[in-house]
Amino acid sequence: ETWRMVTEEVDGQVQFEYAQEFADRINEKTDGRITIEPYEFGGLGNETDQVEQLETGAVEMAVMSPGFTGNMVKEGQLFALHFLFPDDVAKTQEVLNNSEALNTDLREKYEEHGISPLSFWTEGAMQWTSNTPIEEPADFEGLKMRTQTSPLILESYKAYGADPQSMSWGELYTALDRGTVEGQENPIFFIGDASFHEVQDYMTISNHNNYVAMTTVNSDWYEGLDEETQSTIDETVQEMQEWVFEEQKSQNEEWLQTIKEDEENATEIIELTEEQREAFRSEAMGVRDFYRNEVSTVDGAILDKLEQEISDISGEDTG
Ligand code: 6CS
Repeated sequence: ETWRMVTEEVDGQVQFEYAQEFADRINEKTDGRITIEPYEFGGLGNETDQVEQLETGAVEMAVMSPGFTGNMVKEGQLFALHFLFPDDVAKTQEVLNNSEALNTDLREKYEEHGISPLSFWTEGAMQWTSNTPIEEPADFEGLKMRTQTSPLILESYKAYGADPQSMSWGELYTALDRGTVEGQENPIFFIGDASFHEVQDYMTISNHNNYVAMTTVNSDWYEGLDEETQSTIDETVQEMQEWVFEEQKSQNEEWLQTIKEDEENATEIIELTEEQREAFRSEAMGVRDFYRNEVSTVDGAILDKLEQEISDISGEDTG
């Protein structure tokens, strides 16, 4: 038996490494009965095509970012909200592992569309890269910012005065190089591995959000598996949470060093102070009201619960 697992990244990057490790573990646990074929980004289309492939059952499994499902699952856009998760990435992962708001309530919202998220995991804190320095919200004024497709991500940048547009990451290097867009957000490993720093002058360490990915399965397919196979999947998904945390951590650390030392493509690194981050945070808070009033189909109930869970774990007030 062979299952297909699509990812949004290429060989060496976190999602694809995840899929390979996941495949190895399942193959071993089932004594070779089940083989998983991981697909690199681009092999079966772009990120949005992949959402459709999982929805229709053309593929069984996917590593998927909520940033590409916002037009389908409105509630899933809460991941677009800046300064929501704890600053500490390990604490963010703890929230993602234990949150009932995400693992039960939000999961049900995805299941209405035939997609079951089995886990949520971070690929690291996101940073901004740009051609002009970004130190305060005013620096975003009119800046052509590339984002993923979820409308609330665009809304988050409009709140700073930017001019956001969505596109696949497959087009992003060229768009930055030609100036079609002037800035973007991503975790450091991805900025480095996709060489965005080659065509950008600044990287602002903003930690304004965490990049979250989901391990997802086609719901009907998963429901149709025997119980033993389901528990093998569930158990492996759980084991992988710690594995992928370590993987993103080392990739992000290594790439930060590499970008710093890359003299040929010098990138100025701007570290925001807490005071500077506070200025962005206060501009970003209005987007939460927008989410509650205009986006959520349950009056922000999932976000309310998540905010409570975050403050229980971090001891920080999220609002
Ligand atoms: O910026 C993006 O859209 C891409 N970034 C990451 C970290 N993974 C895949 C995604 O498509």
